[in-house]
Amino acid sequence: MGGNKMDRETLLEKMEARLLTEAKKTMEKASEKEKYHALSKVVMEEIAPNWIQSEERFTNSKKAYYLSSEYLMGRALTNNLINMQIKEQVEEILEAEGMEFDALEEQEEDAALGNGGLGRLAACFLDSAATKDYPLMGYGIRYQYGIFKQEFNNGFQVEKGDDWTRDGDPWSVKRRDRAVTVQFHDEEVVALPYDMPIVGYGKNTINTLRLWEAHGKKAFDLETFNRQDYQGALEEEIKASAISKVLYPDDSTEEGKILRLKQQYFFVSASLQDLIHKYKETHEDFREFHRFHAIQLNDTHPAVAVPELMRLLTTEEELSWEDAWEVTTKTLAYTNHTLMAEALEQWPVDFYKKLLPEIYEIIHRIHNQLLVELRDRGISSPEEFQIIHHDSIKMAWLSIYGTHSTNGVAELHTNLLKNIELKHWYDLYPDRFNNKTNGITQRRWLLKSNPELSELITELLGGDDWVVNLEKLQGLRKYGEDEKVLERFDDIKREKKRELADFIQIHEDITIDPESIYDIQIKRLHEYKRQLLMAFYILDRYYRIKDNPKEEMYPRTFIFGAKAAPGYFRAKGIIKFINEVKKLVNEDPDMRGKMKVVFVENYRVSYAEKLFPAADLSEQISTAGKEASGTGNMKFMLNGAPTIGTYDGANIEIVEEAGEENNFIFGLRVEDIESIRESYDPKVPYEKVAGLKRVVDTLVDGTFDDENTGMFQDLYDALLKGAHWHKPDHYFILQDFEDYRRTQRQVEEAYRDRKNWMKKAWANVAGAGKFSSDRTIEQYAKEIWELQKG
Ligand code: KOT
Repeated sequence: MGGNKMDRETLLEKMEARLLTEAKKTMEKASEKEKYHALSKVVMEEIAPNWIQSEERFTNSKKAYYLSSEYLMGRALTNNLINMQIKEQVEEILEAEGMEFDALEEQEEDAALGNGGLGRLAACFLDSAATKDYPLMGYGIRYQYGIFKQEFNNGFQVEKGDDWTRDGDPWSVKRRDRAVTVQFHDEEVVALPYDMPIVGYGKNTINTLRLWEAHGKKAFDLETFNRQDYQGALEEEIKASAISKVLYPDDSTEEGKILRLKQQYFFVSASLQDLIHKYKETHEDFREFHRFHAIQLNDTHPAVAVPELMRLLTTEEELSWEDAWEVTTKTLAYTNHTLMAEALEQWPVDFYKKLLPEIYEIIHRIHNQLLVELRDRGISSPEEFQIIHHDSIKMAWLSIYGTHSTNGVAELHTNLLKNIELKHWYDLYPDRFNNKTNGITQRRWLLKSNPELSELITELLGGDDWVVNLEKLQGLRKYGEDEKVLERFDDIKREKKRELADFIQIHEDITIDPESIYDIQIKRLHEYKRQLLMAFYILDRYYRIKDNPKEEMYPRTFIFGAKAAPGYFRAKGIIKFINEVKKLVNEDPDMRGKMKVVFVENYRVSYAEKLFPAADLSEQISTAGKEASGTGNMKFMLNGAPTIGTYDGANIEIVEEAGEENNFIFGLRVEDIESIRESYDPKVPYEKVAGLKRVVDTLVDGTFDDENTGMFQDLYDALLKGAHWHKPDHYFILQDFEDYRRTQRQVEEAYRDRKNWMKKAWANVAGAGKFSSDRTIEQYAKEIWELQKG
């Protein structure tokens, strides 16, 4: 083997050897899972030498580091083979031996160490940085349990543990030599790193994702020299290892759990110590630290990096406070991913005082320093500048003050940050604020998940440059009226729809019609994303057909995929409600040939790869101003699904690129919401919009059974009475219902003219160039990190 070649003999011999030593089996007798593991280990052997070389190439360069509590990586095997450009060869070799590559691929557990958009963005960024030859290293936590596995029991979500490394993890290298200790007030914990290679497309640059696992100190030492106190070591190990035991399955609210705070400090301190140790090997002067390091904070979860870096620089490296502050702010940068007030992290001062008293003192000093700075500049210091306020620490404000850059993730989101949510801060530090519209990697979300469309694009563009330069898709625009091309595009869409139908048949036990419109909403379950709006629409359609069995309906398959945070009662109620609607619709013979509802179980990255390519319609229907960006919207677009959506997040930019006439925009805009908010009364649409009352009332009139959980009554109350601190229908579902229904009509009419529909779909593919995470990463690298390419 060598270069980008994988020869037959070597591959098979190496696999055989792996199977013998690790499974005590011959190729003949080995299971598919065992073969998957053997193959992956062989691929790792292929990666390893390039990995080291790549690292050496960047030895003296400035490098960037991504600090994130989440990485939603998904599967690695096929992605690595594709990026190494040996997938076809390997597939051929294995198939000649009677193995089915796809079956081996399906053996891999998703590495699902994240909740949703924020974690998946981190994964796309790593892929893009490696591909674009930027030295970007990811730091995070090696959770033993990733995001829970979702099952439905009688329509209710049930969570099961995700022991993703149970059968081993061929993609990680344990680095015992680089373990560090993390000091809490009354506990010392060992952080043990595992490195995963991030192979750039073309294998030129291979970066690293370093994930920390927590261990007790005694247990760690026992193995080597201290052979006493097994009992004590065991207890300590249990306590320490709890830190990296499980990902918090919460995508929206801060639970305020002390263990979560421990997780944050654990990985942030370990990562910064790691950088400092490495720096010391070749440098002495820590006043130069920022010239070699750019550290991006993925939301505020790693915001404790501000005081921790101050601590390390002032106490361990003896910089003055002033020098340390300059280095810290010049090194760090912060990305905000949400405007949802309840997701803005705040920590009770007491937690910090108890767990991290030294860090608390530093935060307090930072807080005071800002007040002095404001006083000196003659600026009053309103509440918004009190980093410590009412006994809690505002992590977003600490992050803005302690870094040189704060960015939002779509134009609208950044503008709302600047002009509303963080207006005071923007007025104080206008130069710090900037936008970095999110993106996705076309390697996973087109090349891997839709090889058929990839091939067509490559043929039409006369090359596969688009794989590393998505703007090339512009070149597809000229085929927008080309019937032959559109027919081939249509054939591919149909093929992907058949494949999804087969998968859904097997995994959900539902038969769907590949000729129907696949109308898909896949994302975390949250009230603001308004899965309930789509459910009401389906139910309204159902009743109309019942009222008038002759009513025409172009056959449609409504597909949902979503996990709800286990403690988010109302989101779980929405899941149960959709599953009830699904049962009603799917079991009614009158709906045959008209509609079906699917709620895929355990929606995850590997399932998403099958859904996006098969979609006809992308549902992006969040309340305007609530979705920071969205990234699923971009994956649909790239695979040729027009959007039905609101003017929210990156939808606005998507429509700008693909053309408003090729998408279906509806509903209130941010300005509309602001102007009606105070006077809005959902009873008005509830009473006045034909059919709306009927569907809303199914929540409480006995149509559906929530088994006395009170879930449906709670949903009803949230819509019409308000609950907690929210006014009734806080997310304007009832207000937007009519326009959504009207727009869905337009979708149906447009789809009847399938040729014309494919033109719209094509315009979306051709316009998707902007939404590559390669572009996003270039912007971070140039505008925030000031990196050179390798
Ligand atoms: C969760 C908890 C606290 C703070 C932020 C979050 C968060 C935000 N988690 N995911 N997001 C999403 O991030 C994506 C990537 O930027 C966005 O596309 C999406 O709109 C956010 O909801």
